[in-house]
Amino acid sequence: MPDKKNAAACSRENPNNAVAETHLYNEPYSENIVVDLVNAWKAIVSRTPLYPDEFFQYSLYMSDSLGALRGLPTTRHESCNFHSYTLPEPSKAKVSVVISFHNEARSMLLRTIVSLIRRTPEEYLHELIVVDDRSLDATLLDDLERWLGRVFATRSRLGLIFLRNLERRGLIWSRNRGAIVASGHYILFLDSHCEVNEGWLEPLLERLALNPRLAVSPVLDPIDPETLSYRKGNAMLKGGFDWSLHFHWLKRRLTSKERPEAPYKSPSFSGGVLMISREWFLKLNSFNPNLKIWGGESIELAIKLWLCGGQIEIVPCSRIGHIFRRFHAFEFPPERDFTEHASSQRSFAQSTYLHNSKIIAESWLDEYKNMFYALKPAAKGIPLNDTTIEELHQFRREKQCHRFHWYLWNVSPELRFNLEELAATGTLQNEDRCLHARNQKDSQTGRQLILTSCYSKDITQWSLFRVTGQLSTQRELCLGVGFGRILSLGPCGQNETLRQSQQWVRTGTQLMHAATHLCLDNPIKDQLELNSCRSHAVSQSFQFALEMERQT
Ligand code: UD2
Ligand code: MN
Repeated sequence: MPDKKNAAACSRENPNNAVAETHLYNEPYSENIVVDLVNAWKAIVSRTPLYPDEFFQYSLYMSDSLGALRGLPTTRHESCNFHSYTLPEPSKAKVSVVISFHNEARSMLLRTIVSLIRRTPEEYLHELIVVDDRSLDATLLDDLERWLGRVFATRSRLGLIFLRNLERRGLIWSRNRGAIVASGHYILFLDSHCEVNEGWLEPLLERLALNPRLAVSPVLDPIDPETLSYRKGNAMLKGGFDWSLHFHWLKRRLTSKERPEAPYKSPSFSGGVLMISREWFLKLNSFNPNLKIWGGESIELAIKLWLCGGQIEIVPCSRIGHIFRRFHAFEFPPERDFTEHASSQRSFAQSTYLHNSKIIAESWLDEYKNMFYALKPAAKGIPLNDTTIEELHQFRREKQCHRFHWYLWNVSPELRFNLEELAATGTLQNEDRCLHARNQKDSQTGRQLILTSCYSKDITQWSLFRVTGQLSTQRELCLGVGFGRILSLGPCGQNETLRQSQQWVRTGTQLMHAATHLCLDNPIKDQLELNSCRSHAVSQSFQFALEMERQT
């Protein structure tokens, strides 16, 4: 996503030194330290190598302009400021912060670190462990080491550990490496483009001190990648995932007594920014080390926690800003296994994600893994090491973890409802082609429907709902019949009229439109039509990847 407005982003001059300086004056530091900070900031940022605008997937120009620290709006509920937090003794609650980064802008990483050091009570912040996952900017870590050591020399209690991977190992491996060397009681995992807000630690620490098997997340406040403006994150959402093991936000329903700002249970983390007791994290075998590079590790940890005696809470009084980028800012390194087995249409990013999801499905989902394979058939072809899975099952037995079924009933009823609601799901195949809803913003919705190779990238996964008879894509677009008996794809209707136009009846392998009694048909190659139903017509036979037994 090249950012044309900020064409100056390639200039290595700090574009607005004046701004950088003013942002530091509010800090209760002696004048010498402020001067040191400003000078060091300028020096370190001016050594940023030249990269094209899209390299970071956020505006480098804006990041360089903002300085080492800026004031942030208070985004948490007012009452959080007045609550008196019951905190453990600092000597029993030392916090290690682990940040792994790959190709982060210097100014961004610095702001992450400075916000953390400045907004964390000194007596609790035990150490900062920064892992450079083989970034192209090879001198960044050394500069950082020199700079932090000098500017924060007065913080004698703060341990600073800098680790560099000799080869790119990915976020998951790097975070685990950080956790192994950490010596605090708690670990906070943080992305390298964050800004912690005032008072972020106390609400998390209070909860962790009550329950050593808990893991907590703050509410993440979104920072806009183009303007870097800091907005208020939504505290009415829980973290969850669907059957293809993709993360999803779930709406939180408050009971009559519940306050929105109180900590709440969540089936999964709201992301990878989380805090947990180091001992408990290591007992859980850390992030699954067989997961590669990026993706899935927080879902895996969430399932592992819940099934093996832990819990997850989101704590709205704790706020941390994070830049949510639309696209990956980094390449996924080629994997030999994937080159040999991957379809030519799949990128290494997709293969890595499929690989990681398959490990989760095979390790934790028990019989429900069939749901995953129905939605992600390409995962079947991804090779896995059998011992990897066997080790995990051994771990489950040793720790007497619950089966996945327990999670559906006790932690994520949303996932269970999703299963119970479905009559069939997955790709929808007619002969050797699959029905695909092509993403075409400017066309009429009806034209988005095509029949294409079932192995196409991102082929549509359909869900046929038992009660409503609606046939929906994962983006909640439903197949309906409009005026003139034209097939169309539109938002799934909540009202009765729309619902009727979107209702289908499964008869054998046919899909009959309930109101018109016409059937889905593919009479001319790859053209979806609605015609009179003819039993045994091959062109009207549509198979889902997974058909649940009908109970109605
Ligand atoms: C989310 C999580 C992230 C992690 C990821 C899935 C939040 C705020 N972020 O993605 O924590 O759980 O999902 O794995 O919820 N990095 C490396 N080596 C790599 C790739 C990335 O060190 O090979 C670093 C990267 O510089 C960043 C962190 O890992 O600091 C997370 O990567 P991201 O920001 O691209 O991931 P994000 O926020 O989309
Ligand atoms: Mn991130």
